[in-house]
Amino acid sequence: MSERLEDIAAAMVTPGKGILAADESSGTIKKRFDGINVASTEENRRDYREMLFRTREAMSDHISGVILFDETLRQKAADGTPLVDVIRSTGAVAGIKVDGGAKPLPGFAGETVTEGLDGLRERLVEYHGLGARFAKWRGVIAISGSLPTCSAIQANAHALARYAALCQENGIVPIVEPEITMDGVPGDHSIDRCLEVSEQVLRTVFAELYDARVSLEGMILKPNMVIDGKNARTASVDEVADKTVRCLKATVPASVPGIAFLSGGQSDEEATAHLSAMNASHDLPWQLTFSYGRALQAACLKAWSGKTENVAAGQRAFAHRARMNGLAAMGNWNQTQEQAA
Ligand code: 5MM
Repeated sequence: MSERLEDIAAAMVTPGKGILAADESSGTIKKRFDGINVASTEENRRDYREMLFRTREAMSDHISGVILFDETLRQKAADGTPLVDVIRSTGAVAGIKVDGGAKPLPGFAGETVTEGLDGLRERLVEYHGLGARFAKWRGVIAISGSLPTCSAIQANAHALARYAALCQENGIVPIVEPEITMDGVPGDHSIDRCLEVSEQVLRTVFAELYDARVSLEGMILKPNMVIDGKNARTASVDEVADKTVRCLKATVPASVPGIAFLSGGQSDEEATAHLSAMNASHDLPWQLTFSYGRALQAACLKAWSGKTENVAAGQRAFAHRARMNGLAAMGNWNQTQEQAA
């Protein structure tokens, strides 16, 4: 594959394909495994992720890239093949989560800033050598009637821009992920409040990217959808789709090749339906696809439940979700296809 940032970014948003976010940090993967009563050992984490990456149909037909955690980028499959090579053999690009997590922002109760810039240049050089061609950094923005503050938005946007510039300097495409949380506390905000905050955050992020001289053609945006809080869900599929597209058109330059959404705690089917509605009924200047973690993996995790005899069932569940989201990325998903499986 070409090593130009623009070409890598274009490959990451190939029509009908999207990104698998499998970069759960140690604490998050433990939480997921606790939910299925599986111990979070290095071997179990490897087995689980190998099962995903060896789901041939899903990977070759619907997954353009996989975001990995540091441990996984260095891990080998049971037969000794590096997991990165398993991923590459399917045609997908390997990527790496490089942020150090969201930490409390001093002086701003309830808000965080994502850390991890120190030493990032050196880590990127190493990750490139290990086969990563894109990276991800997530800034987490709290939302309520009074949050976020301008200071929290600014701090996170600035860090995202510095991270993105460092990635590009090292031949790595940055996924820029400013997440306004749907499932945070108190989670009772309206969709219009989410629209207002999402616009403000994206405007600030693109101003910072511009100031940091980040090439927009060589990056991917990973935003939340514009949606009401988890304790106030009333918006219809069309309302979420329309308001999300309205927000993105007002803030994201057309030179960005692609936008790959996070699922943010939506159910599997909601995340698929929203993406499909956006692609089906709007003229868009960028590719619009998925970069889901939970909404791609939840059914597979449950079907697998840590048992070798369930690997085929886990792969079927993952293949189904990947296929449904592949259809959604083309605006072609519907309930009939969902049920047919
Ligand atoms: C897969 O989870 C990613 C890493 O999360 P932690 O740093 O909390 O362990 C996460 O960044 C993920 O890529 C995004 O939140 C999108 O995942 P969802 O589940 O929201 O689609």
